[in-house]
Amino acid sequence: MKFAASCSIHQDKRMQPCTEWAPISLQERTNAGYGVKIIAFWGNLAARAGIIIFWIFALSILIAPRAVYAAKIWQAAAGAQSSDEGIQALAFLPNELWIHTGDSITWTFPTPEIHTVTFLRQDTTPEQLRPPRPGAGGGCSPPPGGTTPDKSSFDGSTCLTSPELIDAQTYTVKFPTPGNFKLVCLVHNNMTGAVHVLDTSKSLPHNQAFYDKQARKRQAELLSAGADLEDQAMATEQNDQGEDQQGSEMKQGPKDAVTVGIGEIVATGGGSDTVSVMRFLQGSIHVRVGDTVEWTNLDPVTPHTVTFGTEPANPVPPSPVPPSPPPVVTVDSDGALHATLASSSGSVHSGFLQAAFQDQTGLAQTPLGVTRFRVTFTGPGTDYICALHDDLGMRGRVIVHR
Ligand SMILES: [Cu+2]
Repeated sequence: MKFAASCSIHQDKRMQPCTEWAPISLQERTNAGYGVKIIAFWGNLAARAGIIIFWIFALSILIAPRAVYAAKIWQAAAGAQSSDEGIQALAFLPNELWIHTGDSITWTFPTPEIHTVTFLRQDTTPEQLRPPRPGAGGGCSPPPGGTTPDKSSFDGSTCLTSPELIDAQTYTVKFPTPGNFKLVCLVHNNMTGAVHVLDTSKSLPHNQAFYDKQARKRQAELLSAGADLEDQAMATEQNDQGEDQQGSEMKQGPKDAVTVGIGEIVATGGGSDTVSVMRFLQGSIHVRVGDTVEWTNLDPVTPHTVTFGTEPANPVPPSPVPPSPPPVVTVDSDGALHATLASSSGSVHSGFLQAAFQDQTGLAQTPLGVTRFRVTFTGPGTDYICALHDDLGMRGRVIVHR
């Protein structure tokens, strides 16, 4: 016994409520005619085809390769320099990147000037104190400090820092969680950047080619700015000497002046870059016996020294090796340091010549920095160095004429 599928074909042609199914005999089915059979046949076929199509569709979804996100390794640089190493771009190039969760960034350190890639703990109250650089016993906690292995992950909850790296060494950091993170160099206060880690569902604004181009452009701009500063410092020294020789109002000032480096800080959307000229300008100076030469640091942030004779052991910013003790180095009434050099074999060390750090509201005022050093030459002249940057060629010479 089967059941008629439709109310309208019931035996006595009376319309039955379609909610009821009435049993029909074989005879009745025969009487129903071929039309009913054809409808049933095509109905079954359509239903079967529908089921088959459904399964094909379902299987295609299950079998199709899923669009798994492939984590990317982005490339950036920490620092750049002129061909003679005298102009140093203290900058992350680029200093702002947008990446996806799970991506990594590899920084290359192309210069002999040291840098670190450091992410302090982020968004804590209060914010993590900035530690000394790893080479000065600082770096990340726990005490006594330390560095984080290459290819570690950073999610903002713990401090991460590379060692001080140079000469094409690399350091890679992986970013497993979304967030906006501040990047700093523990050696250079005004070398900062930002890494924006976005969920993989978000699209990224730039590709690697864009960052490469931006880094090259920024490097060129910073090194060009450094060259302009170098010219400016040389021109200033020459003008000052010209005025002195003409007996101008600057008679009280030093006749012989040398700039101990010059630099500037440049802000960007992601942080700040610094360019520092690691040179004595002018490199060689001729004076007469009894003359006093004055050195001035015109860099807003980078410390330098003027060091004759024996170099002090391991000068470590920001804990400077002090100047040679009195009576070798004394303090003039205007706060500048002063030494007298009678012999070419004498040792005189200025200590760190450095501008005062920028004041911040709510923090103690920083004292006036010592930026000037004077030496009176009573004997023959000699060569000298910046104890911090002599390896970059920051060396000078004083030639004393009788
Ligand atoms: Cu220096």
